[in-house]
Amino acid sequence: MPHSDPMDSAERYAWLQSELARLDHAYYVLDTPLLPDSEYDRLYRELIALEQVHPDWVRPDSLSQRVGGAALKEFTSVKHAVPMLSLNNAFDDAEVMNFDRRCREGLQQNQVTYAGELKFDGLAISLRYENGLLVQAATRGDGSSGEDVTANIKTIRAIPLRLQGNTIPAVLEVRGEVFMHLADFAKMNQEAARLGEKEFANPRNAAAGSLRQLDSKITAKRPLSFFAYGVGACEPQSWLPKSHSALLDQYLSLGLPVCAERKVLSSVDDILSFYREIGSKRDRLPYDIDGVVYKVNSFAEQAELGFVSRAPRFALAHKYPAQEALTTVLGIDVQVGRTGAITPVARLAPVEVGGVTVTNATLHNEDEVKRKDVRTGDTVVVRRAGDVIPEVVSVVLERRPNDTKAFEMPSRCPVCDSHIERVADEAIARCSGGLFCGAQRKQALVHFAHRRAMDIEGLGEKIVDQLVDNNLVRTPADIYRLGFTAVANLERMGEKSADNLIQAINQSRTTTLARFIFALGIRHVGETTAKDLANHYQNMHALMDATGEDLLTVRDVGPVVADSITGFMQEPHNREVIEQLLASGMVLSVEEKKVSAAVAGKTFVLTGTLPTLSRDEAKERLERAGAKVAGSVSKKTDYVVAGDDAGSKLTKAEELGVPVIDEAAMLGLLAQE
Ligand code: D41
Repeated sequence: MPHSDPMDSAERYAWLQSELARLDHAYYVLDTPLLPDSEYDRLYRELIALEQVHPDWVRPDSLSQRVGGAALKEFTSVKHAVPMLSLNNAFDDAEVMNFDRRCREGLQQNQVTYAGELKFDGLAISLRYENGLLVQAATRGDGSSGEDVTANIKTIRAIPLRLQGNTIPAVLEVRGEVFMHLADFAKMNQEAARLGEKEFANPRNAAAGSLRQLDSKITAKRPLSFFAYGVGACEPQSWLPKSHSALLDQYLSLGLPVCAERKVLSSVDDILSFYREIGSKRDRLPYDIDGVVYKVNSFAEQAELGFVSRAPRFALAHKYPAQEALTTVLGIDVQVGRTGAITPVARLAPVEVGGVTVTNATLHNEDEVKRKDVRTGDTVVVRRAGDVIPEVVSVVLERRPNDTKAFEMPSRCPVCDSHIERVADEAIARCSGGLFCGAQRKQALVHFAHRRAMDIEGLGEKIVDQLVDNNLVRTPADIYRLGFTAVANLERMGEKSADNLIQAINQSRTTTLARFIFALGIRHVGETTAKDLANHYQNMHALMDATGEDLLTVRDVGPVVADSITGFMQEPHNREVIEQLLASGMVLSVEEKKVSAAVAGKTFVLTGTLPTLSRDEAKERLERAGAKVAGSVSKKTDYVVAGDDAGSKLTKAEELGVPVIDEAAMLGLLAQE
């Protein structure tokens, strides 16, 4: 509808404000987006356009205020109407039990009810709402006064600029934590890395750094979030419910974000199970927490307990072991994975992280080491989250000794001395040793024996492990030298299974060239490429000696695949293994009956002259794929393949409604698996 009439557009403007606020609430507080981003953006742009025409309409809670304003010279200081207290910490169960005992004794009750919630690792702030409107936001500072960060806070979409609902108090100070979701943090750091900007060491620093920006336009670009967990001033006091858990429920109805991971707990046992329950899912939470918090649930009881110095007697933070620690790098090694992937690993002076002694930490890949510029001798931040491999997060540059050298990737595999290769566009460097490399041997053997490769039934991971560990098999060629006794002596291997395995090995000698090529486990050579290579080269030696240039003429082989094949074939060990295999009595056929699901069992009729295939070739291909080729068209015909000068068969097909396709379509059907 057109909005030229002033009444009309004023109404439209009001609607846009409330609609966008509703969408923000759904997205950022309830986690349930209602509209696609593009639709949201359209409404938002409409709002901005109206504000440009009517600047006098812009209010402090207009959503356009979320983009930030003029940069400040410095933050002004704000005195908190009600001080922001700090939390006492507990690090073990005994301290928690003492807390519960003190609460029970202080209240002269046998039992106290607590509210359990998460302890977010961010920045504590206080939001002041007057008659529902967000008027001021301040950091905790020293607890009595903090910094005015109102402009920055307004850019956080999870924080409502105006409270919702019918019972809004005249004054409400909402306390809570500003933090960053792990996914947002990772994305932000990736973008910073891409632009060559400074990256933040962790989400907490990122949140703090973003909130302390004097330029709120920068804060607006940072993906900050917020959870409410406390209250400061409130007028009238009668607005407050009777308990902490009820307060958080009431916050939700005002449109404030409250974390759903909370529970009312009625004993110290409950408390400790809450701690463990959250602890077990800590690593799966989408944000960092450093503990849980227990609060006496009843506000009357809280008041009765009061506080000592600046910490309430009614609340306790129960911390989890830190996930980060500082240590020094003793050296940087590279490890070879089961797929040949080369991973740089920092050897560390032993340090306890999250209750476990860490001596090694992954550096992921060459680019990561270069980006973080980790060097032997450096002091580094190490992080260990749950079962995840410890990693080096960052270097403390201030502590770098004078004579350090930048890391260089070795050129040869530490296990088998084959060349280490890095394909363009890939972050991972790999050992080219393939079948020969000890680190890759088991994986290579399991792949070799796989049902879709050499199809050696009974030669799975467990048997391969034993064969390799007992030095019976090093390369696939060794499989064909295995004797009955050696196999029968393996653990959990009866005579019958040993016999079956030996038979399966013998049978696998007769196979197709394509399977043989696939079984070699050349990187980027999957089943289809293996078939194409087999069809193209027809024998193994032709493929072994193919040049990169020649390989590029094979269907679907591009530079990456060609490089991978020539790299593999250039390693003398690989050639040796192939020669031994060929000498062990392999019978490799070139053509494999490839049953195509789209064609098998179907009846085809050929008519006219096809552009590339002769009638016989077409017939042979169809039959090899499991189709019947008939001489005349009937109701039972599934397809008529028509070329130039097709005659009566084409007319007949059209009469009967039989699908008529051309050669290209037929080849398409044949190509389907
Ligand atoms: O998640 C937190 N970091 C958190 C901090 C929390 N869940 N609850 C808290 N409760 C309080 C009281 C009980 C004093 C209202 C707190 C904090 N305080 C707090 N954060 C920083 C200083 C104090």
